[in-house]
Amino acid sequence: MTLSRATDVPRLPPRKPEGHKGSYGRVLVVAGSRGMSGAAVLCGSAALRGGAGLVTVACPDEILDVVAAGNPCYTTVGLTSPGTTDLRTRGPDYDVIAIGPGLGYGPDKQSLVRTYLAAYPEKPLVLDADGLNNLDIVGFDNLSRQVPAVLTPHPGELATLTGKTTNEVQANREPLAVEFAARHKVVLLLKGNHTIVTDGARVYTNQTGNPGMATGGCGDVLTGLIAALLGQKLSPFDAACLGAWAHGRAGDIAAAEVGQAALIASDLLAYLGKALREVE
Ligand code: NPW
Ligand code: AMP
Ligand code: MG
Repeated sequence: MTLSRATDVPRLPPRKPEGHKGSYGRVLVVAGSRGMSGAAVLCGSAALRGGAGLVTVACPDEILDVVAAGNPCYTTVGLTSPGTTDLRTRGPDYDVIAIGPGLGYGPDKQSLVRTYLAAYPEKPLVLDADGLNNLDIVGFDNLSRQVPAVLTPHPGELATLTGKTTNEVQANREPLAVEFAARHKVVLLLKGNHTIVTDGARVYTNQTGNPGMATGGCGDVLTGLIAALLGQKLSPFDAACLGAWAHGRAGDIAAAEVGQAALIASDLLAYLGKALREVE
């Protein structure tokens, strides 16, 4: 198969004068656990900064108040144990679901991820971090998703998904990403210096970003941003390409302001708006 190379970054859809909260996507972020409440805050906040109309963060009840205090602009809902009944009934209220940052690993989380994947085959979905670590990829292949999911692994996470080592992934980034995307019918975004986005037929190699972004929480910001772009009706491939570009561009603006060493993930939130204005 011949790969087509996407070179231009997609634009951010314009906001209509009569637009309202419901026009720009209602995003559900399923994230966080004790010790990783920050991942849920960063992801939910990035969905807001990325332009989502409404954002709800679903997290374990024990961190609900901490997550709610992290940003007054999203709502929160508890992931009641043993699980998902509440959210399954609420699912239709959301246009996009992002699952994984800081969620933790274990049978309850595997069941949560499985439930969401099966319950909403028609909704755009972003899977990151523990959304990937808890993913049964064989079971995933048996689901007939109407909208391809966007998977955003770092090289360590793709290594786990493919049974390879991180070094093997890094040595074969593009072919592995393309093969994985084609086989599982997903949009794969493989993070790192020159993040790759592919749907198995097209490949986009991102040129923004810098090693200042090698700091905890930057990936959690990307997840929320891509969810917001999906909520604004970009296709999964375009949302992943624009998300990678704008995330890296925010990192470049932040590095110019504070330096690469001092850059932290919340700086990306602060500069995401400037980055997105360049592609309005
Ligand atoms: P190695 O060591 O080379 O084999 P983990 P995490 C590899 C949450 N967070 N190039 C590398 O492997 C996340 O959302 C919460 C090459 C590295 O050691 C997750 O749920 C935060 N290799 C959870 O924590 C802030 C690369 O992967 C290993 C690579 C764990 O996520 C932090 C690390 O991967 C965090 O976001 C690259 N570019 N990138 C919070 N404030 O709540 C990664 N690797 O073990 O999955 O750890 O990414 O920190
Ligand atoms: P995560 O490992 O999930 O926290 O994601 C880290 C984010 O920062 C990803 O979007 C990476 O592409 C980005 N990043 C990390 N290191 C670099 C680097 N050296 N150059 C460009 N982007 C990077
Ligand atoms: Mg991550």
